[in-house]
This record gives sequence, structure tokens and C-alpha cells, in this order.
Amino acid sequence: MDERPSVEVCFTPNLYPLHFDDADVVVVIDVLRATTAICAGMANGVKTIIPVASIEEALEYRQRGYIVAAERKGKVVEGFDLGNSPYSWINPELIGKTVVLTTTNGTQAIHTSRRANEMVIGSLINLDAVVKYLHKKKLNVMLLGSGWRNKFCLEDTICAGAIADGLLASGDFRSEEDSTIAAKYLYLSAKDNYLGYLKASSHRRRLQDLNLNEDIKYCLTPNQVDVVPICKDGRISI
Ligand code: 3SL
Repeated sequence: MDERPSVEVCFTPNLYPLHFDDADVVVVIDVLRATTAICAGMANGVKTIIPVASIEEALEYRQRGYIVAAERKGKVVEGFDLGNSPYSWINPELIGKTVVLTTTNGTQAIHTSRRANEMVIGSLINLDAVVKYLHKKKLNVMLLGSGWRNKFCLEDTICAGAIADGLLASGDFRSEEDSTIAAKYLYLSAKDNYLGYLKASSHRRRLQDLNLNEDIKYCLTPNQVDVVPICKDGRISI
């Protein structure tokens, strides 16, 4: 029997109950743009992020005086301080601060996996740091793509494939699911030119229509930060 820990990919949050079985660590991935923004914020001094699923919860925090980031349909929700452009999280005014965050898909995926033993925030910008962290732990890993309203997303799957490839290449992990094989091969096809590969992807087009090209480039540039944000008891920190 193969005793090595497993690494498995779950494409979307609604498939989570089917995959969860024995995962010790869940990595939540929303490359465009929630988990990238979280990693960028954490690497640039944000102290704590409180992810919430709904605008109502976000509003409650706002009324209590918190800084609150809210995104819906790719835009900053009216009345909130910022959205999920990673550039808006790289801001000296946020250093040492606690920021509440709600987004269309990323914080929903975080909410879905809230009962995991451990939850890690992954993206392309902290790819190698996440692989190194997981490799050291040698626990069963589930890589959860946030998708778009529970539909499959290419960029999250490619990022999951990159993490899976890093762990499987070490020889210290095993995989049994076809989703992991598929994610890995998508990553291998995309890795030399993420921007080009994702040209036709639905989320890239959606953000392009909102003139968010700089955000797209930032989110698709691997290994810009070496933080591994962890979500524990509803709070994200490093
Ligand atoms: O769904 C999310 O969490 C967002 O990151 C979506 S968007 O990039 O703002 O479109």
C-alpha cells in the first residue's frame, strides 16, 4: 500500500463534499483575483484579513468601523473602501491593519472549506512558497479552485496543477484522482505563457472588459511573494 500523502484537486466549491474525505490541508485558490489580493496584502504588511461570504456581513463590520473590501461582478461595491485588485492591497495605509474581505467566489470557497483542519491561501504569486510549505508538512492536501459561481475556471485549475506538479515531482506525494492529472497537464501546457494560454478564458475576458489588464498580468506572474497565508478561526494571517 502506498503510504505517501495524497494531493488532490477539486475544481469547484460545489464538488468539495465529494473530495473532502481525508484532506488534512485545504489550499483555496482564486487566481483572478481574491487569493492573489490576499497574498499581495499579506506580503505588504496587512496584519489580518477577515473573509466573509456576504455583503450583509461585510456591512456589519463596516458599521463597526472596520476597513472593508467588497467585490461583486469584478467591481468595488459602492460604499466600501476597496475591492480585490491586488494593487489596492499594496498600500502603506493598510500596513498593520485588519481588513474584512468579501468577493464573488474566493471568499465563498474559503467559507466552504472553513471546517478543514488547516486552510492555506494559494495563488500563482506565492506558488513556490506554498509548494515548499506543503512539502514540509507531508499531509494529505486538497487544492480547491474557487471557480466562477461554481463553474470550472481555467486559471484556478492551472494553479492547482502547478502546486500538484511541484508536490508529485518530489516523489513524496501520490495522487489518485483524474482531476489532479487533468490539472497537472493543463498546467504543463500553460506554464511557459500563462497570459497567452488564458487569452480566451472567460474570467480573463470578463476582467479585460473592465479594463483590468494590469491586474491580470500581476495575478498571472508567479512567485512574486513568499508568504503562506493561513486561515484559522475565520482570520487570515501569516
Ligand atoms: O470571485 C472573486 O473572488 C473575484 O476575485 C472575482 S473578480 O476577479 O473580481 O472578477
